[in-house]
Amino acid sequence: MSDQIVLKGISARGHHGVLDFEKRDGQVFVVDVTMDVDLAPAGSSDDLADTVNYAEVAADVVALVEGEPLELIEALAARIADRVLARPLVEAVEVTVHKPEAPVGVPFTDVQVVVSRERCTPVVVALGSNVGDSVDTLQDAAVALHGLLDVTAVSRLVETDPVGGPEQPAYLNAVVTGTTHLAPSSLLAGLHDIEREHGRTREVRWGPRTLDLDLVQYGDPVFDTDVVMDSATLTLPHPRAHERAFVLVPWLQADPEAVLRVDGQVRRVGDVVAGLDTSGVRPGPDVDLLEGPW
Ligand code: A4P
Ligand code: MG
Repeated sequence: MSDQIVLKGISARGHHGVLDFEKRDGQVFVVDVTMDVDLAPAGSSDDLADTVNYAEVAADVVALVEGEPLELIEALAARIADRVLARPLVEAVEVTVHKPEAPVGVPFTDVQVVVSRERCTPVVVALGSNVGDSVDTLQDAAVALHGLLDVTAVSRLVETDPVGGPEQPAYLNAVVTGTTHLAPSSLLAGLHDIEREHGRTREVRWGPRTLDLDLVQYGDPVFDTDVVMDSATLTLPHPRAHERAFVLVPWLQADPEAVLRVDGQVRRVGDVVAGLDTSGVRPGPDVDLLEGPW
């Protein structure tokens, strides 16, 4: 079971309901919110920045209850759920709206509606390997990524000259795009797990590796829903992706419409690639990473 933050009994006066007197006089609504959040980062850092501030969530709920009158508590619950899910650390949310003074016509104690929503965020993951049987490793990694994402596209393999670091063999690189319900920190933790399963240890920066999985982008810059962050463990979008042909060439191949935020500006990946030296990127082995047992 995932970690949760549970906020119960938020009470405010609103004017929701189908009857005239409900809109005119208003009544009390009570809201419960259960959020799935990975609490491991805050558990170790003891820093509010690593978790969801439940006081802010409660204030959002009150603002929606007191705000624009709606006919149905179903609509109110859905709006609250969408607002809560807009917080990048919330992976899923369950919202219960109680209307204990509803005009039901018979004695009753409470009526409530419950809505559940799960995050579905587009993400881009870059894969690289230049130690061991890289084709095998990348195929395994592409399969393992299905545990973290609903995969939408997988690029062909490209063979690339190493960029930075010590002298080292050529890389095989690829890019996988998909959607996830995981928050950025949970997705990164999942990527690290897959790296570890392939014997990845972190020794030399930019040094040779059995498997490198980088989170290039989380969210969609076109709709301004991409997460931009720079914490000790995660920088989004990946700070070097925009200057790396070994990431952008396979990404463009997987998604010809791809866009990336570069220094705050939303740019077509095709345009960024056009300004890069791509001479170190060649077609790799003709292996379809999509050919897995999935
Ligand atoms: N980290 C922060 N943001 C991210 C992110 N968006 N995605 C942190 C992934 N990780 C992120 O990464 C170091 C730390 O960065 C992680 O602990 C994570 O919390 P790492 O993968 O352990 O180390 P690294 O890969 O050696 O460093 P870095 O800076 O990520 O290097 P790059 O940019 O990944 O470059 N040449 C070719 N041709 N092909 C390659 O694939 N790869 C690299 C590595 C160098 N040269 C290459 C290739
Ligand atoms: Mg890396």
